[in-house]
Amino acid sequence: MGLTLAQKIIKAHLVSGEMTVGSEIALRIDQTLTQDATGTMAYLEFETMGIDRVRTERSVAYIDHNTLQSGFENADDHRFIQSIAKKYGIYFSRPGNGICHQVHLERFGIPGKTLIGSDSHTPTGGGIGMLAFGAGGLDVAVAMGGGAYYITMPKMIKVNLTGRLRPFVTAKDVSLEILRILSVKGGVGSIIEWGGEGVKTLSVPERATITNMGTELGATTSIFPSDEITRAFLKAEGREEVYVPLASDPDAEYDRVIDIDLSALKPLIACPHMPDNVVTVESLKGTKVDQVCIGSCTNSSLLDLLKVAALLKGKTILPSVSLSISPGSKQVLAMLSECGALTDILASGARVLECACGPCIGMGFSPNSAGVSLRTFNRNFEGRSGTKDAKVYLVSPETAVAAALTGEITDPILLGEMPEIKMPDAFRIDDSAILAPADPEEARSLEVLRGPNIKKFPDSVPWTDSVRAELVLKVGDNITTDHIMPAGAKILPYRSNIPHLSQYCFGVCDPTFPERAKKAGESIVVGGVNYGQGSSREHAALVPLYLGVRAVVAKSFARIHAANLINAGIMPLTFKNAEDYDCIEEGDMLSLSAVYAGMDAGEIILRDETKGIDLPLVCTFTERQKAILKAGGLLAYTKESN
Ligand code: MIC
Ligand code: SF4
Repeated sequence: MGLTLAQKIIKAHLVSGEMTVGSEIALRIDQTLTQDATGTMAYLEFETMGIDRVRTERSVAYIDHNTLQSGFENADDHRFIQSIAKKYGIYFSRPGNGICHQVHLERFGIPGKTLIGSDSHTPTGGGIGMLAFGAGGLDVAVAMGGGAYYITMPKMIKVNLTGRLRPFVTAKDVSLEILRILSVKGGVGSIIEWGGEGVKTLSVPERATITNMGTELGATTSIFPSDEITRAFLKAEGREEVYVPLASDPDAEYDRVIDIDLSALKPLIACPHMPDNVVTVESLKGTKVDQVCIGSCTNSSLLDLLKVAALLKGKTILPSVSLSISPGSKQVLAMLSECGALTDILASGARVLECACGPCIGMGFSPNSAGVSLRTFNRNFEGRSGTKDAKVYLVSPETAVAAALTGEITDPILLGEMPEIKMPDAFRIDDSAILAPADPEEARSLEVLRGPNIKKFPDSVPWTDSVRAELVLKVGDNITTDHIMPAGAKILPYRSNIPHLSQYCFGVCDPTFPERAKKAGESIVVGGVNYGQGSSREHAALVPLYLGVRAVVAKSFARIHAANLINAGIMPLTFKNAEDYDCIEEGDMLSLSAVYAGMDAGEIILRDETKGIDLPLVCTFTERQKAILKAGGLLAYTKESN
């Protein structure tokens, strides 16, 4: 039997484990990336490992999230990352150079290589045939130190594309269509491979839009083959030499095949507050729009913004709408400027923002009260925009422009003729904002610059054989890490300050949680299905650890968050019978006993002392994960094993 493309790359990087679905495998990691919001913590963790230089083929530190500097915090953290990058052999992409995933695709990605990044949208690299995973900062730190990355061997889902997209129907609509089919948990435990004749009609930026949003499916990663279109992209980036053709074997077997006819798709829109809440744009026609935002790692490529500029050319946006455009990278912005497209954008009345994440993570441009915001981003979770009662919809750049010009949700097909946009044969290469690290000799004498915003980690709490803890919070299905540890302009600058962050933990669900958790001393959180979906931020585990959370009991977990919980020493446990979720309540006193034997048996009994009932919980930890939990987290475990 032949192999799928992902299986081939896994095989070539397998350090240990069997490639059978569901078993733990360890992979050699060729490249890593960090961004600043997760990077400060990742580098602090890397430092504690005592390694003098990264052991990857390429590691890059990007500054793209925390670019608002309304106090010393972000500026200090940037200096910290810049100095540590220089010392330890990491390339440093300066603030303003662009969003990590866009810049990595342009300047560093290589087909067939493995990449992990401390950001959940790292699978964007799958657009050029990389096997790229989002991971917690600690996993990235370990990989920088030459350690393997552990995942559960995923199932393989193939999406078979036929036909060709019609004008005004885009790669974003393909992403929304697959979310409509599979939902935000439909990709959990799977790699999505995109194939079929239709693949040849999609450019690299379009492929990257699709692999980027595979994250919203909960997929382990997503990948496209590497073909002549990939070669042309890499050539235009002046990097043709890294091209290798890659495809799955013709007789590769998949666990599931989904067919999508590109020619039959319509413009789609995800409604508040989940990316899988998808309907046709047409069906919402006439809905008044207050704000439109174009950008983010999903839709800020040159191709996207040339289309936006062409559609805006000679027109002005309505006074009732505010439009922001954030180019994905300096390369994109410079090329828009050179060809005059930037002038068309500015003349339309749009506000051009920095090449950064910006409004996507609530760093500015929050909507007005109860405002309707159409965004080309990948997430529309409640409160993420910075305005709690805003209604955020996810759309393609074309649908975004149609709304900015008409003031309401409008099918972009009504905009008339789609101007023809050609990808350039050569991109404008200017790597002056990417700083190379010092050579090993010079590096030794370099100092790492630290500001007062950097506080120490929460203390690790090794797992003993029994725990007695209060059920302090019970939440529902699809709780995101934005619920657990919100981001946004007010909080994001404190990503290296766990005590400060802790005041906001679960703020979207229950602002009294931090106080109650502290009062309880040790506590347990209960969740529904797909607990912890979304961002890779390990803060959604470190902050609960700081507040005394010992275990999370849920109906099911999202992959990266479950790994982050274990890395923090918090036990993720699953109800054996999902209906048991209904039997326990906030305020109940719970206990877990004979934990060690339970971990070995794969089942731990949860006693609800208040209700006097016993509920079986499933725990399928590997030997390594058990050892991590017993040690009190991955850092403590790594120290113990060195
Ligand atoms: C996001 O899109 O939610 C983020 C902000 O990029 C996160 C990382 C973080 O929380 O810093 C992600 O996707 O992992
Ligand atoms: Fe940045 Fe938004 Fe992409 Fe996250 S999803 S990396 S915040 S642009």
